[in-house]
Amino acid sequence: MKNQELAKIFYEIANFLAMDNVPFKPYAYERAALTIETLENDIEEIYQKGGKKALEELSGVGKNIAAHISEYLDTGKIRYYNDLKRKTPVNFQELSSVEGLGPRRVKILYQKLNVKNLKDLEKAAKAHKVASLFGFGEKTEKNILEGVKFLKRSKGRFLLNEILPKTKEVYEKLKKIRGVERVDYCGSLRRMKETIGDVDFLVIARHPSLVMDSFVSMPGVIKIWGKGATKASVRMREGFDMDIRVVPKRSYGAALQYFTGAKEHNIATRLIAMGKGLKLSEYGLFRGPKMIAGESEEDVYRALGMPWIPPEMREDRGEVEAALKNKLPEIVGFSDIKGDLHVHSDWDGGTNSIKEIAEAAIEMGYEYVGIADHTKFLRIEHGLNEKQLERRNKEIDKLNTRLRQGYGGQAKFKILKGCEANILKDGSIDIKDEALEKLDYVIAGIHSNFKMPRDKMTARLIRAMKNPNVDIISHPTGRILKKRDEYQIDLDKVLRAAKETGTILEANASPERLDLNDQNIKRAKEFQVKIAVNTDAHHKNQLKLIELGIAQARRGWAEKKDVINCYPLQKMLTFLK
Ligand code: DGT
Ligand code: CA
Ligand code: CA
Repeated sequence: MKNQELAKIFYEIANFLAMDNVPFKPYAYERAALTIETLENDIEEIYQKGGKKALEELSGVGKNIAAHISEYLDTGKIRYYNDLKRKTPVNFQELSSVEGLGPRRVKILYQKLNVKNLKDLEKAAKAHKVASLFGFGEKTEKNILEGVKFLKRSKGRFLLNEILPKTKEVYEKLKKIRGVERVDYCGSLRRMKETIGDVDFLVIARHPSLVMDSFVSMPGVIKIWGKGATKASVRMREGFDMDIRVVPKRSYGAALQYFTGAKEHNIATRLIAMGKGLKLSEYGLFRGPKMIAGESEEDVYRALGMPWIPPEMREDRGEVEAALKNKLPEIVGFSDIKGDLHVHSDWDGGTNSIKEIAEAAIEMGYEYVGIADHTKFLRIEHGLNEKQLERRNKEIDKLNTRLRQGYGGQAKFKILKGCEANILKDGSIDIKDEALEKLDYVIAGIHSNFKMPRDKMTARLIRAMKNPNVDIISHPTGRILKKRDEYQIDLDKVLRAAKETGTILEANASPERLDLNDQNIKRAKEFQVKIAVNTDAHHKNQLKLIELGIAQARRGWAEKKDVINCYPLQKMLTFLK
């Protein structure tokens, strides 16, 4: 699939155009990129079947962009894009991954200091050449250096969602190889960890050499690190590595257990085995020379005196002890969510109309969806003021009436009126309480002033939670993976206040947030604070990203009862203020 490559190019074009202050066009390219990025079907297939006409039918794709797409699919390049790159030869992706650097600043850095990449940037900032640039200053220079440092720390790891779609694609290919009986991806990916080092495949196959040959010659492989009779390792174009291993069927469960990890979990299980006079390895569980378990993971865990442990829990955070006492929680399942409470519509610059979002939510099998548009403080996100919110509410009322009629008077699906308001510096909300009172629920989040001292930031959040209209706090710690640390808060204090005020904390599923993270979700549960797993989608296809949020909730031991949007509508509403 070339979808992701194309989306990436269009995002880059949008950035190049924004650098040159071209009006409107950057937004058009971004929209097209988002559509292609979240497209279910292979864009090449669409083009082969329906030509340029079919491309133009995609939302946000006009004549111009359709022509770029067909050029890329026909020739492997886009001249327009190459010209832009030649004109401003900067590694925009690298530079913009530094917190605080957008197109405008990247352009100035290039023009004035010839900064083309991260290395140039670090050198210039260290030599104090950045502070004196127009619109930068000492503070920005310091932030840039901090940003570069942060980036270096997370180098070599990839976001879960950068890896998961490609892995699923490869997984499907591997399954189709002749003689392949079973395929799994293990390692951190099976545990659904928020960032991934590399992908580890495990296979049962009648002809291992066939698997090795196909694996190293897959499209997208740019380097072969090694290829043996049953093991191989490659680098993919996207920059990450994939390992593969063919193992005998009788050892498959033991191998799956071993290569799923985490290492710390493996050490804990191996110790249990030793305590029973057994030896656990990737080949099986042995008593002396005799293998007593190994074909399935369940067998291995059972022989160790435990029920099977879900991969997401295998981090040695108490799961082995709990399993031995048969006290593992029954963690939330991937199809337990009954509605997404954090979706942005085209009222606030999201991509889709409320109607389209509702249709997508119905298709997901949901009972409700909450529209949580930004409010007025966030001007760049087209935040709504009191009046606009009122008009939007009317549209939702109308749609709900139509939905009821469509279901013969029965309300099987409901669109909820929400918003994502901004928590200002002093903890007040950027929109009048009278406007908030008219909504079904209110999400509030911090979108500005991230660098306050810990006690002030904690007080800011707690004041917002004390507002009787604020039901949910979005992305409570504010981190952006590989980009920005959490802001400073006393989480235990926040959790205590959440419990006291009955405020729900969000487990935001957008790939670069995953906030609350797994450990904080576990902490919230210990404080008996409920969570809401939401996608924060800005495009209807992003509703699918709920999977990532559920996975983090599972990693945080959350049960169905801990997650308010696992409840049917009426019951869910009782958890709101
Ligand atoms: P990653 O790739 O850094 O995101 O993390 P993992 O967990 O996928 O780690 P990786 O790819 O190095 O190894 C895959 C699994 O193999 C790991 O989860 C557990 C197992 N493993 C690797 N090295 C060791 C080790 O030294 N001892 C034990 N007990 N298990 C190991
Ligand atoms: Ca791995
Ligand atoms: Ca590995």
